[in-house]
Amino acid sequence: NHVAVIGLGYIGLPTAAILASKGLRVSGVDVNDKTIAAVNAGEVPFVEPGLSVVVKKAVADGFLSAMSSTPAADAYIVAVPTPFMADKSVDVKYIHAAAEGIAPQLVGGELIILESTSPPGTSQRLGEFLIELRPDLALHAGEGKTVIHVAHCPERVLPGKIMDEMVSNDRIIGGVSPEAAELARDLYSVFCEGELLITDAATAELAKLVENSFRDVNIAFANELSVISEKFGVNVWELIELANHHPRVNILQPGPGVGGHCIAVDPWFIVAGAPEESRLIRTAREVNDAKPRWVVDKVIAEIEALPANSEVALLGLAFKANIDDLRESPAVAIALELAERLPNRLLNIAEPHVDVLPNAFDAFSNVNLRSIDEAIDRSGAVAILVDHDEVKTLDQTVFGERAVVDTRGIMRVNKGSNQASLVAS
Ligand code: SAJ
Repeated sequence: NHVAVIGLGYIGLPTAAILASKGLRVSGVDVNDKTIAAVNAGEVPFVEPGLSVVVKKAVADGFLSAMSSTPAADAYIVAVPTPFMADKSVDVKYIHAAAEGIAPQLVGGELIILESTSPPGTSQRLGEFLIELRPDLALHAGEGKTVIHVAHCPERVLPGKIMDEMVSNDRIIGGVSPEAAELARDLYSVFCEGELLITDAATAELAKLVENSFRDVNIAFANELSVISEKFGVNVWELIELANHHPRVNILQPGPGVGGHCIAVDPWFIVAGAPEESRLIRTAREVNDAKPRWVVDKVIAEIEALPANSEVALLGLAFKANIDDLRESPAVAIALELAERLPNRLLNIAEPHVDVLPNAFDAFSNVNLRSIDEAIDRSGAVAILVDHDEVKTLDQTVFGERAVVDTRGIMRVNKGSNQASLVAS
């Protein structure tokens, strides 16, 4: 029972580690030498609570090792990125590269699971691509050839809670053939305590996209409310809290925009495949994508009311609280746009989870990475972009008389005051 996990990122590494912790022999495959070296040293190259102890033990016990080329295995789990291209359709180049690694190893009977989020039809095409590379094999019985089994099993874990959710979440398992789904169910039952729900591959693929689109649409509603509330001089956080007392209303939280590599990406795969029909999903994306610009304009309005030498503090760069992941982060977009639009102001960026600013900031001489206290201390205006625990637990008297643009609703303010011009009390 040897499993090869292709791609040791935010999903592949936890999956590999949990399988190994259950006593399966797991080979982790990655193109990044640093990742391979880190894993083989029992280390985790990113922040995810609870992951490093499992990796350390799995490597020390000899069940998990990392390598650069794909070994022969009984099952392959493909967990590589599926970014979108300029036209918002999926880029399958990493899936193809994974398939090229797997194909020469196949002898027939293996299970190949695609975990990467993908538009409907992608797992079928992965299977067809493998068969193109290995015409001696087939995806279905009855062709007089040895069969391989391809399934789609989308991951649904929440970054920050991956180690819990990987075990406890229900999982959708979609087979390119019914046998593939059965085999995949057997593999996931090794560690998954949630329900294992069997369907076909295209339904599983669309289900994953729909889950993230559901969240995107609901966050867009909250973000739209924050803009509407400002027009009416209403505090959106109080508004939502009150509305949510209705037994059938459950509005999510507005923020500086929607980030991460899933919710800000996956809905586009639906829109790309059904552009005429996906009007609501597309609009939600546009509403959420427009939010960072709205925040930038608000910060600029605040700072323009202050003396010319006043500096600006930006608290948080990650795409959400308590993680170090800056991918598609609205906070990064806001910081970069402010750096560009306020060339004569110093921007003091505090992000407790990173040691250096991303390369995109190299172009600007008016940005500095500082501690939270120092950033606030130096600045006349503060924008709260991420609700990290370090920010939430601040003694809010530190804000003094500073103008605060609170995009996460963490300021304790008098009821009824307008979030647009929050001034710490
Ligand atoms: N956000 C808000 N308001 C909210 C909730 C979230 O502005 O009320 C923002 C966050 O700050 C962040 C973005 O949305 O910028 C996304 O954060 P998230 O916590 O909603 O989701 P992700 O991207 O970390 O993980 C999502 C999850 N999907 C769903 O909850 C439907 C997770 O279960 C998926 O596995 C993951 O996408 C994925 O990999 O697809």
